[in-house]
Amino acid sequence: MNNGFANRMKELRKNKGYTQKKLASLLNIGQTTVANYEQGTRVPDMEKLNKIADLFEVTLDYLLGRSEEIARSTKDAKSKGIDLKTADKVYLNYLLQGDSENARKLIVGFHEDGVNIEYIFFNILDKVLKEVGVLWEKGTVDVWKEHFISEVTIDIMREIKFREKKKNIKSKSMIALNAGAELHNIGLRMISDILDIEGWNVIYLGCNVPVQSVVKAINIEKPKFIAISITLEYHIDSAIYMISAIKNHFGKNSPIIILGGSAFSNYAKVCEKTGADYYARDIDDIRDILKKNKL
Ligand code: B12
Repeated sequence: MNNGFANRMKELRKNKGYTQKKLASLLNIGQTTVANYEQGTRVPDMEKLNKIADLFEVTLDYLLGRSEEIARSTKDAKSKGIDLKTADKVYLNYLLQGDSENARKLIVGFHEDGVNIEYIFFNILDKVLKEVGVLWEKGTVDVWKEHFISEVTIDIMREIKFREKKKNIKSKSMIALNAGAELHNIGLRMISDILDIEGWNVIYLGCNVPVQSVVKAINIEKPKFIAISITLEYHIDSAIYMISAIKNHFGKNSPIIILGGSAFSNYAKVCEKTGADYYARDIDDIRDILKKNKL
Protein backbone atom coordinates (compact mmCIF):
# COMPACT_ATOMS: atom_id res chain seq x y z
CA MET A 1 0.00 0.00 0.00
CA ASN A 2 1.22 3.50 -0.65
CA ASN A 3 0.21 7.11 -0.22
CA GLY A 4 -1.89 6.76 -3.35
CA PHE A 5 -4.60 5.13 -1.29
CA ALA A 6 -4.29 7.60 1.60
CA ASN A 7 -4.58 10.59 -0.74
CA ARG A 8 -7.45 9.11 -2.74
CA MET A 9 -9.35 8.27 0.40
CA LYS A 10 -9.09 11.85 1.65
CA GLU A 11 -9.92 13.34 -1.75
CA LEU A 12 -12.98 11.11 -2.26
CA ARG A 13 -14.24 11.80 1.26
CA LYS A 14 -13.91 15.57 0.78
CA ASN A 15 -15.54 15.47 -2.63
CA LYS A 16 -18.53 13.79 -1.03
CA GLY A 17 -18.62 16.45 1.67
CA TYR A 18 -18.22 13.83 4.42
CA THR A 19 -16.45 14.50 7.69
CA GLN A 20 -14.15 11.74 8.96
CA LYS A 21 -16.80 11.03 11.57
CA LYS A 22 -19.55 10.65 8.97
CA LEU A 23 -17.44 8.36 6.80
CA ALA A 24 -16.47 6.29 9.83
CA SER A 25 -20.12 5.77 10.68
CA LEU A 26 -20.96 4.79 7.08
CA LEU A 27 -18.16 2.23 7.09
CA ASN A 28 -18.93 1.13 10.61
CA ILE A 29 -15.40 1.82 11.86
CA GLY A 30 -13.86 4.32 14.27
CA GLN A 31 -13.02 7.87 13.32
CA THR A 32 -9.36 7.28 14.28
CA THR A 33 -9.22 4.43 11.78
CA VAL A 34 -10.35 6.79 9.00
CA ALA A 35 -7.74 9.34 10.15
CA ASN A 36 -5.08 6.61 10.09
CA TYR A 37 -6.10 5.53 6.58
CA GLU A 38 -5.79 9.11 5.40
CA GLN A 39 -2.38 9.54 7.02
CA GLY A 40 -1.16 6.30 5.46
CA THR A 41 -0.38 4.77 8.86
CA ARG A 42 -2.94 2.02 8.54
CA VAL A 43 -4.49 0.10 5.64
CA PRO A 44 -7.91 -1.52 5.35
CA ASP A 45 -8.40 -5.23 4.75
CA MET A 46 -9.88 -6.49 1.47
CA GLU A 47 -13.44 -6.46 2.76
CA LYS A 48 -13.18 -2.84 3.89
CA LEU A 49 -11.47 -1.82 0.65
CA ASN A 50 -14.38 -3.20 -1.35
CA LYS A 51 -16.82 -1.45 0.92
CA ILE A 52 -15.02 1.88 0.47
CA ALA A 53 -14.86 1.42 -3.33
CA ASP A 54 -18.60 0.67 -3.38
CA LEU A 55 -19.42 3.68 -1.23
CA PHE A 56 -17.49 6.07 -3.48
CA GLU A 57 -18.55 4.26 -6.67
CA VAL A 58 -14.97 3.84 -7.88
CA THR A 59 -12.84 0.92 -8.98
CA LEU A 60 -10.33 -0.66 -6.65
CA ASP A 61 -7.51 0.45 -8.96
CA TYR A 62 -8.70 4.01 -8.69
CA LEU A 63 -9.05 3.80 -4.94
CA LEU A 64 -5.53 2.44 -4.60
CA GLY A 65 -4.14 5.26 -6.73
CA ARG A 66 -3.06 2.76 -9.43
CA SER A 67 -5.28 4.29 -12.10
CA GLU A 68 -6.53 7.75 -13.00
CA GLU A 69 -9.71 6.39 -14.52
CA ILE A 70 -12.76 5.54 -12.51
CA ALA A 71 -14.39 3.95 -15.55
CA ARG A 72 -13.61 4.50 -19.22
CA SER A 73 -16.88 4.24 -21.09
CA THR A 74 -20.37 2.92 -20.74
CA LYS A 75 -19.24 -0.60 -21.60
CA ASP A 76 -16.42 -0.32 -19.16
CA ALA A 77 -18.77 1.34 -16.70
CA LYS A 78 -21.20 -1.56 -16.99
CA SER A 79 -18.46 -4.12 -16.57
CA LYS A 80 -17.51 -2.30 -13.38
CA GLY A 81 -21.07 -2.31 -12.19
CA ILE A 82 -21.85 1.32 -13.07
CA ASP A 83 -25.39 1.40 -14.30
CA LEU A 84 -27.84 4.22 -14.79
CA LYS A 85 -28.73 4.20 -11.10
CA THR A 86 -25.19 5.05 -10.06
CA ALA A 87 -24.23 7.08 -13.14
CA ASP A 88 -24.88 10.37 -11.36
CA LYS A 89 -22.44 9.58 -8.58
CA VAL A 90 -19.68 8.44 -10.92
CA TYR A 91 -20.26 11.42 -13.19
CA LEU A 92 -20.12 13.81 -10.22
CA ASN A 93 -16.83 12.26 -9.09
CA TYR A 94 -15.31 12.83 -12.53
CA LEU A 95 -16.43 16.44 -12.48
CA LEU A 96 -15.13 17.08 -9.00
CA GLN A 97 -11.78 15.70 -10.07
CA GLY A 98 -11.73 18.01 -13.08
CA ASP A 99 -11.92 15.02 -15.45
CA SER A 100 -14.17 16.47 -18.15
CA GLU A 101 -13.12 13.90 -20.74
CA ASN A 102 -14.28 10.88 -18.76
CA ALA A 103 -17.39 12.75 -17.62
CA ARG A 104 -18.22 13.36 -21.27
CA LYS A 105 -17.43 9.78 -22.31
CA LEU A 106 -19.64 8.36 -19.59
CA ILE A 107 -22.70 10.46 -20.41
CA VAL A 108 -22.35 10.41 -24.19
CA GLY A 109 -21.77 6.66 -23.85
CA PHE A 110 -25.16 6.26 -22.21
CA HIS A 111 -26.74 8.23 -25.03
CA GLU A 112 -24.96 6.05 -27.61
CA ASP A 113 -26.42 3.05 -25.82
CA GLY A 114 -29.92 4.43 -26.34
CA VAL A 115 -30.61 6.19 -23.05
CA ASN A 116 -33.23 8.85 -23.64
CA ILE A 117 -32.04 12.47 -23.77
CA GLU A 118 -34.71 13.54 -21.27
CA TYR A 119 -33.51 10.94 -18.80
CA ILE A 120 -29.92 12.14 -19.21
CA PHE A 121 -30.86 15.80 -18.85
CA PHE A 122 -33.40 15.63 -16.05
CA ASN A 123 -32.31 12.53 -14.12
CA ILE A 124 -28.54 12.74 -14.35
CA LEU A 125 -27.27 16.21 -15.29
CA ASP A 126 -29.97 18.11 -13.37
CA LYS A 127 -29.59 15.88 -10.31
CA VAL A 128 -25.81 16.28 -10.28
CA LEU A 129 -26.03 20.06 -10.61
CA LYS A 130 -28.37 20.19 -7.62
CA GLU A 131 -25.85 18.10 -5.69
CA VAL A 132 -23.13 20.57 -6.71
CA GLY A 133 -25.34 23.31 -5.20
CA VAL A 134 -25.42 21.40 -1.92
CA LEU A 135 -21.62 20.99 -1.99
CA TRP A 136 -21.24 24.71 -2.70
CA GLU A 137 -23.41 25.50 0.32
CA LYS A 138 -21.25 23.23 2.46
CA GLY A 139 -18.15 25.00 1.18
CA THR A 140 -16.76 21.82 -0.44
CA VAL A 141 -17.09 23.15 -3.97
CA ASP A 142 -15.79 26.59 -4.81
CA VAL A 143 -17.42 28.96 -7.30
CA TRP A 144 -14.72 28.35 -9.95
CA LYS A 145 -15.51 24.64 -9.86
CA GLU A 146 -19.23 25.37 -10.12
CA HIS A 147 -18.43 27.38 -13.26
CA PHE A 148 -16.25 24.57 -14.64
CA ILE A 149 -18.93 21.94 -13.99
CA SER A 150 -21.57 24.15 -15.63
CA GLU A 151 -19.46 24.59 -18.75
CA VAL A 152 -18.73 20.84 -19.01
CA THR A 153 -22.45 20.16 -18.60
CA ILE A 154 -23.34 22.62 -21.37
CA ASP A 155 -20.76 21.01 -23.69
CA ILE A 156 -22.15 17.55 -23.04
CA MET A 157 -25.71 18.77 -23.60
CA ARG A 158 -24.68 20.29 -26.92
CA GLU A 159 -23.04 17.07 -28.04
CA ILE A 160 -26.08 15.00 -27.12
CA LYS A 161 -28.46 17.46 -28.76
CA PHE A 162 -26.56 17.24 -32.05
CA ARG A 163 -26.59 13.45 -31.88
CA GLU A 164 -30.41 13.54 -31.85
CA LYS A 165 -32.48 13.84 -35.02
CA LYS A 166 -35.05 16.61 -35.23
CA LYS A 167 -38.60 15.22 -35.36
CA ASN A 168 -41.78 16.71 -36.86
CA ILE A 169 -40.36 19.97 -38.17
CA LYS A 170 -42.99 22.53 -37.20
CA SER A 171 -41.50 25.68 -38.83
CA LYS A 172 -42.73 27.54 -35.80
CA SER A 173 -40.47 29.74 -33.75
CA MET A 174 -40.13 30.28 -30.05
CA ILE A 175 -37.83 32.57 -28.11
CA ALA A 176 -36.06 31.46 -24.95
CA LEU A 177 -34.27 33.85 -22.63
CA ASN A 178 -33.25 34.53 -19.07
CA ALA A 179 -34.70 37.50 -17.26
CA GLY A 180 -32.24 40.36 -16.74
CA ALA A 181 -28.82 39.34 -15.47
CA GLU A 182 -29.92 35.83 -14.52
CA LEU A 183 -26.92 33.63 -15.28
CA HIS A 184 -28.51 30.28 -14.45
CA ASN A 185 -29.38 29.10 -17.93
CA ILE A 186 -28.86 25.35 -17.96
CA GLY A 187 -32.48 24.46 -17.10
CA LEU A 188 -33.79 26.69 -19.88
CA ARG A 189 -31.25 25.26 -22.30
CA MET A 190 -32.46 21.77 -21.48
CA ILE A 191 -36.05 22.76 -22.14
CA SER A 192 -35.01 24.56 -25.35
CA ASP A 193 -32.97 21.60 -26.58
CA ILE A 194 -35.88 19.20 -26.13
CA LEU A 195 -38.25 21.58 -27.96
CA ASP A 196 -35.67 22.00 -30.71
CA ILE A 197 -35.53 18.22 -31.17
CA GLU A 198 -39.34 18.16 -31.18
CA GLY A 199 -39.24 20.45 -34.21
CA TRP A 200 -39.40 23.99 -32.88
CA ASN A 201 -37.17 26.68 -34.32
CA VAL A 202 -35.66 27.77 -31.02
CA ILE A 203 -34.23 31.26 -30.85
CA TYR A 204 -32.18 31.10 -27.69
CA LEU A 205 -31.01 34.51 -26.48
CA GLY A 206 -29.34 33.88 -23.11
CA CYS A 207 -29.30 36.66 -20.52
CA ASN A 208 -28.97 40.45 -20.39
CA VAL A 209 -30.97 41.09 -23.55
CA PRO A 210 -32.28 44.68 -23.62
CA VAL A 211 -36.07 44.76 -23.58
CA GLN A 212 -36.29 46.88 -26.75
CA SER A 213 -34.18 44.32 -28.53
CA VAL A 214 -36.50 41.52 -27.43
CA VAL A 215 -39.36 43.53 -28.93
CA LYS A 216 -37.40 43.75 -32.21
CA ALA A 217 -36.74 40.01 -32.15
CA ILE A 218 -40.47 39.34 -31.72
CA ASN A 219 -41.28 41.65 -34.65
CA ILE A 220 -38.88 39.82 -36.92
CA GLU A 221 -39.14 36.22 -35.76
CA LYS A 222 -42.86 36.16 -34.90
CA PRO A 223 -42.47 33.53 -32.17
CA LYS A 224 -45.54 31.60 -31.05
CA PHE A 225 -44.33 31.80 -27.50
CA ILE A 226 -41.57 33.10 -25.26
CA ALA A 227 -40.07 31.04 -22.46
CA ILE A 228 -38.47 33.08 -19.71
CA SER A 229 -36.38 31.46 -16.99
CA ILE A 230 -35.55 32.79 -13.54
CA THR A 231 -33.65 31.14 -10.70
CA LEU A 232 -32.87 34.02 -8.34
CA GLU A 233 -35.94 35.78 -7.02
CA TYR A 234 -34.34 39.19 -7.38
CA HIS A 235 -34.54 38.84 -11.16
CA ILE A 236 -38.33 38.51 -11.11
CA ASP A 237 -38.68 42.29 -11.43
CA SER A 238 -36.74 42.23 -14.73
CA ALA A 239 -39.21 39.66 -16.03
CA ILE A 240 -42.17 41.77 -14.93
CA TYR A 241 -40.69 44.77 -16.72
CA MET A 242 -40.06 42.77 -19.89
CA ILE A 243 -43.50 41.18 -19.92
CA SER A 244 -45.22 44.54 -19.50
CA ALA A 245 -43.11 46.07 -22.34
CA ILE A 246 -44.02 43.16 -24.66
CA LYS A 247 -47.73 43.29 -23.79
CA ASN A 248 -47.84 47.08 -24.19
CA HIS A 249 -46.15 46.90 -27.56
CA PHE A 250 -48.01 43.95 -29.10
CA GLY A 251 -51.33 44.09 -27.28
CA LYS A 252 -53.52 41.13 -28.17
CA ASN A 253 -50.98 40.05 -30.82
CA SER A 254 -48.44 39.41 -28.13
CA PRO A 255 -46.87 35.93 -28.21
CA ILE A 256 -47.76 33.64 -25.33
CA ILE A 257 -45.43 34.27 -22.42
CA ILE A 258 -44.42 31.31 -20.26
CA LEU A 259 -42.42 31.77 -17.08
CA GLY A 260 -40.41 29.04 -15.41
CA GLY A 261 -37.44 28.34 -13.18
CA SER A 262 -36.78 27.60 -9.54
CA ALA A 263 -37.36 31.23 -8.44
CA PHE A 264 -41.05 30.32 -8.45
CA SER A 265 -40.83 27.17 -6.36
CA ASN A 266 -42.31 28.99 -3.34
CA TYR A 267 -44.02 31.83 -5.16
CA ALA A 268 -47.80 31.89 -5.33
CA LYS A 269 -49.96 33.34 -8.13
CA VAL A 270 -47.08 33.69 -10.59
CA CYS A 271 -49.20 34.89 -13.53
CA GLU A 272 -51.23 37.32 -11.47
CA LYS A 273 -48.11 38.92 -10.04
CA THR A 274 -45.96 38.97 -13.18
CA GLY A 275 -48.38 39.39 -16.07
CA ALA A 276 -47.17 36.14 -17.70
CA ASP A 277 -49.75 33.99 -19.49
CA TYR A 278 -48.55 30.75 -17.94
CA TYR A 279 -46.23 29.39 -15.32
CA ALA A 280 -44.62 26.05 -16.20
CA ARG A 281 -42.54 23.84 -13.95
CA ASP A 282 -41.06 21.58 -16.58
CA ILE A 283 -41.11 20.35 -20.16
CA ASP A 284 -44.37 18.44 -19.62
CA ASP A 285 -46.13 21.60 -18.43
CA ILE A 286 -44.90 23.37 -21.58
CA ARG A 287 -46.18 20.51 -23.74
CA ASP A 288 -49.60 20.79 -22.03
CA ILE A 289 -49.72 24.55 -22.62
CA LEU A 290 -48.77 24.12 -26.29
CA LYS A 291 -51.42 21.44 -26.71
CA LYS A 292 -54.05 23.62 -25.06
CA ASN A 293 -53.14 26.42 -27.49
CA LYS A 294 -53.08 24.02 -30.46
CA LEU A 295 -49.39 24.70 -31.13
C1 B12 B 1 -24.67 25.81 -11.80
C2 B12 B 1 -25.01 26.89 -10.81
C3 B12 B 1 -24.49 28.15 -11.03
C4 B12 B 1 -23.70 28.51 -12.27
C5 B12 B 1 -24.70 28.77 -13.41
C6 B12 B 1 -24.11 28.44 -14.77
C7 B12 B 1 -25.15 28.40 -15.83
N1 B12 B 1 -24.68 28.57 -17.05
O1 B12 B 1 -26.31 28.20 -15.62
C8 B12 B 1 -22.94 29.77 -11.79
C9 B12 B 1 -21.60 29.34 -11.22
C10 B12 B 1 -22.71 30.86 -12.84
C11 B12 B 1 -23.82 30.23 -10.64
C12 B12 B 1 -23.79 31.48 -10.12
C13 B12 B 1 -24.48 31.87 -8.99
N2 B12 B 1 -25.25 31.08 -8.21
CO1 B12 B 1 -25.76 29.29 -8.69
N3 B12 B 1 -26.15 27.50 -8.83
C14 B12 B 1 -25.85 26.62 -9.71
C15 B12 B 1 -26.43 25.25 -9.31
C16 B12 B 1 -25.31 24.45 -8.67
C17 B12 B 1 -27.08 24.46 -10.41
C18 B12 B 1 -28.14 25.23 -11.22
C19 B12 B 1 -28.60 24.34 -12.33
O2 B12 B 1 -28.16 24.45 -13.47
N4 B12 B 1 -29.45 23.37 -12.00
C20 B12 B 1 -29.91 22.35 -12.96
C21 B12 B 1 -31.09 22.88 -13.76
C22 B12 B 1 -31.49 21.85 -14.82
O3 B12 B 1 -32.16 23.03 -12.83
P1 B12 B 1 -33.07 24.35 -12.81
O4 B12 B 1 -32.27 25.54 -13.14
O5 B12 B 1 -33.84 24.34 -11.57
O6 B12 B 1 -34.04 24.08 -14.04
C23 B12 B 1 -35.05 23.09 -13.98
C24 B12 B 1 -36.40 23.69 -13.61
O7 B12 B 1 -36.30 24.77 -12.72
C25 B12 B 1 -37.00 24.04 -14.92
N5 B12 B 1 -36.80 25.36 -15.53
C26 B12 B 1 -35.78 26.23 -15.43
N6 B12 B 1 -36.03 27.30 -16.19
C27 B12 B 1 -37.20 27.11 -16.81
C28 B12 B 1 -37.91 27.88 -17.73
C29 B12 B 1 -39.14 27.41 -18.20
C30 B12 B 1 -39.90 28.25 -19.15
C31 B12 B 1 -39.64 26.15 -17.75
C32 B12 B 1 -40.89 25.61 -18.23
C33 B12 B 1 -38.93 25.38 -16.84
C34 B12 B 1 -37.71 25.87 -16.38
O8 B12 B 1 -36.48 23.09 -15.82
C35 B12 B 1 -35.22 22.60 -15.40
C36 B12 B 1 -35.24 21.11 -15.54
O9 B12 B 1 -35.98 20.47 -14.56
C37 B12 B 1 -27.54 25.68 -8.28
C38 B12 B 1 -27.95 24.61 -7.28
C39 B12 B 1 -29.40 24.20 -7.46
N7 B12 B 1 -30.00 23.67 -6.44
O10 B12 B 1 -30.00 24.38 -8.51
C40 B12 B 1 -26.91 26.95 -7.71
C41 B12 B 1 -27.84 28.04 -7.16
C42 B12 B 1 -29.05 28.20 -8.05
N8 B12 B 1 -26.98 29.22 -7.24
C43 B12 B 1 -27.12 29.99 -6.23
C44 B12 B 1 -26.38 31.19 -6.03
C45 B12 B 1 -26.58 31.87 -4.69
C46 B12 B 1 -25.54 31.71 -7.03
C47 B12 B 1 -24.74 33.00 -6.96
C48 B12 B 1 -25.47 34.19 -6.36
C49 B12 B 1 -23.47 32.75 -6.14
C50 B12 B 1 -22.63 31.62 -6.69
N9 B12 B 1 -22.89 30.38 -6.29
O11 B12 B 1 -21.75 31.87 -7.48
C51 B12 B 1 -24.37 33.26 -8.45
C52 B12 B 1 -25.41 34.19 -9.11
C53 B12 B 1 -25.22 34.31 -10.61
C54 B12 B 1 -26.27 35.15 -11.29
N10 B12 B 1 -26.10 36.44 -11.40
O12 B12 B 1 -27.25 34.62 -11.76
C55 B12 B 1 -28.16 29.46 -5.24
C56 B12 B 1 -29.48 30.22 -5.36
C57 B12 B 1 -30.18 30.37 -4.04
C58 B12 B 1 -31.43 31.18 -4.23
N11 B12 B 1 -32.50 30.54 -4.62
O13 B12 B 1 -31.43 32.36 -4.06
C59 B12 B 1 -28.22 27.96 -5.63
C60 B12 B 1 -29.56 27.27 -5.37
C61 B12 B 1 -27.08 27.27 -4.85
C62 B12 B 1 -27.42 27.07 -3.38
N12 B12 B 1 -27.39 25.84 -2.96
O14 B12 B 1 -27.66 27.97 -2.64
N13 B12 B 1 -24.59 29.22 -10.19
